[in-house]
Amino acid sequence: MLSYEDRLPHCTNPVAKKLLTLMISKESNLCVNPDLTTCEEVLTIADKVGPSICVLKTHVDIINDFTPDFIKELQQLANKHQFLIFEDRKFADIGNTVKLQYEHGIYHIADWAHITNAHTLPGPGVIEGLKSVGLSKGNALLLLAQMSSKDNLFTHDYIHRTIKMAEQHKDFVIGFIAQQRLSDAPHFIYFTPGIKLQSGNDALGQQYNTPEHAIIKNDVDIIIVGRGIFEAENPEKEAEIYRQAGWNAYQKKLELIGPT
Ligand code: S5P
Repeated sequence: MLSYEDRLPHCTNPVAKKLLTLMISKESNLCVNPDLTTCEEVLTIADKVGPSICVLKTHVDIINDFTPDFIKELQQLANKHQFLIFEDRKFADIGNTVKLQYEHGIYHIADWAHITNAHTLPGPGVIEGLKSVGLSKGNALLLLAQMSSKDNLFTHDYIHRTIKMAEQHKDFVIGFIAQQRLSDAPHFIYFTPGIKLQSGNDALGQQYNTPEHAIIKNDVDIIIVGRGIFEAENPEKEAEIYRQAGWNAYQKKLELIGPT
């Protein structure tokens, strides 16, 4: 693993460059997802955790009272606190359909999400469809290469072929949702969900590892934390605890590896 600074020159996509730059300047490899169902709840958490994060991950389709103003307010918070917005849409259809879903409908995801993600199950057309809309807007894509949930169907072959597809579109695909680093390519950024300060499970198949396990043992870049932060008594304080845990783990990892 190279440091974030050493990875920067390898990235061609502007979102990847911006992300690594933010991670360095904010000393944060923390992405928070306030999976809450009203605009006010999501915006309140975003404002509280904003100083501690490099990315805010949304599920815009779970918000009951969505209006386009929500996006404007989220963008204001992203400017105020300097974080990127990642809509966790998990596109998974033929190219032409994902293109329409990304650009149109109620949410117009392509107009505001710096990052979105896709399953590769349909084949490379899913990437081509999203790229035909997102690349010229300066957006980026993550591919789901592994999941955190119990008994998932991600096989070794599926993961390998997903990495190959990413390599063929590295101007748009900036990395993966995964549980571990899967290749040495320095331009791919690894985002890992299923993170809590204590490992364990929820009642619906989610499996949690600690920030140290993800960053030191599994060599990933960004930890994604939801309930561990937004369900805490003081989400602002808790986000700082996770930011420090993630950043300290990264520093420790660099020490273990030694000078590059
Ligand atoms: O493999 C995955 C991929 C994703 S993007 N496992 C996940 O849990 N996620 C997302 O990460 C999930 O949709 C949710 O928004 C978040 C985890 O939330 P938490 O509350 O379990 O930390």
